[in-house]
Amino acid sequence: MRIHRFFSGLLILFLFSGLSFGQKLFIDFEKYETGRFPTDFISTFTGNGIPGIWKIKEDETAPSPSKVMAQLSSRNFGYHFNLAVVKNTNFSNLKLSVYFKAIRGKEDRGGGPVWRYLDANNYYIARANPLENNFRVYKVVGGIRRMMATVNLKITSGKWHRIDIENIENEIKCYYDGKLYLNVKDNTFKSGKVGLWTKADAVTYFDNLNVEEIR
Ligand SMILES: [Ca+2]
Repeated sequence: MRIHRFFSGLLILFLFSGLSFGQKLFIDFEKYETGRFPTDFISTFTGNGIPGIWKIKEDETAPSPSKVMAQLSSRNFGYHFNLAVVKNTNFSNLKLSVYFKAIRGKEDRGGGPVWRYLDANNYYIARANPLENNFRVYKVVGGIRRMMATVNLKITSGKWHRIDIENIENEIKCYYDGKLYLNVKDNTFKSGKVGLWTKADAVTYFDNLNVEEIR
């Protein structure tokens, strides 16, 4: 059975086959109201502090102009990870891409996607940080973040960049602006939701979240 749904900018394709299913998700944020929190998301956080502030902003330089998802709060510091997770998603073997633009942040800057997200304390995360000039993949298990791989890389603020993830079975590949940098194997998480992540006081824009279950 196939059900196709298209809501100006949000495309969800469910393919049901017996007990297994796959789906596609593309969110360009254009259908949401500027200044509001998009209702298809859940805002939460890992660690200490107070909830972040996620809102739809406008940016004419965005990959799909003009609306983007923005984490705007700079009130958190230290061990605090802002999360905006897409409701009603469940991806296992996936290809994911998302564009981000680091706006500001004194303690931390940048961000990236989360996937195979079970809850605010259990998920995979890949992020690029312009203050540290590195690109890393972590797992957060029971609220504790553990780095799985890192590469030193020039990460510019104020410009759009793209992160791509491929996670098939236990192999995770992470691409920055189309180039493969991180390749690890991990068995901790099998499937879960997808979403967006920033740390501490990082103010970051995101656009064109594109996810596909691949087999
Ligand atoms: Ca957009």
